[in-house]
Amino acid sequence: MKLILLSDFHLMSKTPVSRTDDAFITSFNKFNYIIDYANKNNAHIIQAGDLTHASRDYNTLHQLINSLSMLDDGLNLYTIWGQHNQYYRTKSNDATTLGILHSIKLLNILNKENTIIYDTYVPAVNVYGCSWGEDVPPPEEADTFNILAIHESIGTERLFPEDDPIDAEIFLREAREYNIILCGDIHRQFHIELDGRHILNTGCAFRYSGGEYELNHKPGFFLIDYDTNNLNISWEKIPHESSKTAMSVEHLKSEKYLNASVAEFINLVDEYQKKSTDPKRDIREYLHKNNISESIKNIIFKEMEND
Ligand SMILES: [Mn+2]
Repeated sequence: MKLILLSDFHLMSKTPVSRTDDAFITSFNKFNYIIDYANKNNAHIIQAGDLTHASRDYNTLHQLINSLSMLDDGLNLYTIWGQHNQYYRTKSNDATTLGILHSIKLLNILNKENTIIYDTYVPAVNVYGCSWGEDVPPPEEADTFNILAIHESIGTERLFPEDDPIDAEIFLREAREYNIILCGDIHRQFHIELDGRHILNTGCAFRYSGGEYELNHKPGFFLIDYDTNNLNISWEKIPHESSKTAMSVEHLKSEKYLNASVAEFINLVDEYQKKSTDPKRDIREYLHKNNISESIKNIIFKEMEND
């Protein structure tokens, strides 16, 4: 059995300032490459949340329907909710891009009630999902080959001073009933193995922010090749342009852009403060969710300390 493991994808229709190409075309070229790869290798796709960049970017819906319809019969894309897919993080997500694709059965959302079980294998392969904000489901059986897709701040390092990710190696040690854990949320590629068990993150497939990490990241996915008692994990590249041609950081040098960004940020903080019981927590979340550069985060945290 083959499985394609993908972390955050961030399909989008509006081109961000850090891209010099067309985000819609490039992000879907990458996605269609994955669909084609899945068909050629008879592989299911497991995606760990943030498949789309915005929760209600309906301009992506038509192409998502086209792309997912190209998956061969019997193959599926399994996903979970990332915070980018949830509409203001409410429970009513039916009218989101992901909710619509789920309701027309073009993808499958894993949760406590919905686990995939491949029982033609010995041991059987069970795939579990844990969306953003959910508790990790305990596997029903410990002696099956258990895979978990999770959208949670699990990483190998702090990305900014107040960052407090769950340590990937500790998570792997503690979730010992899982053989493979695929993480989404932190846009960082990692692969840690302990005694034949693995925790993985592919990083972001579509590099939309002009941070130093993204400029150097080479998009790809993990291919799981599992046969009875035989597991092989390989890193497969997704064809992409060099960041030197497809990306730009020129906007960071423009005073007009920076002033507009600061004004937008102050407005957001104002809005948050009116609604929130813990604005600092919300600011941290906002900074994390929007992949604000580390130097800007440092300035903001310094100001918050002075508050
Ligand atoms: Mn993401």
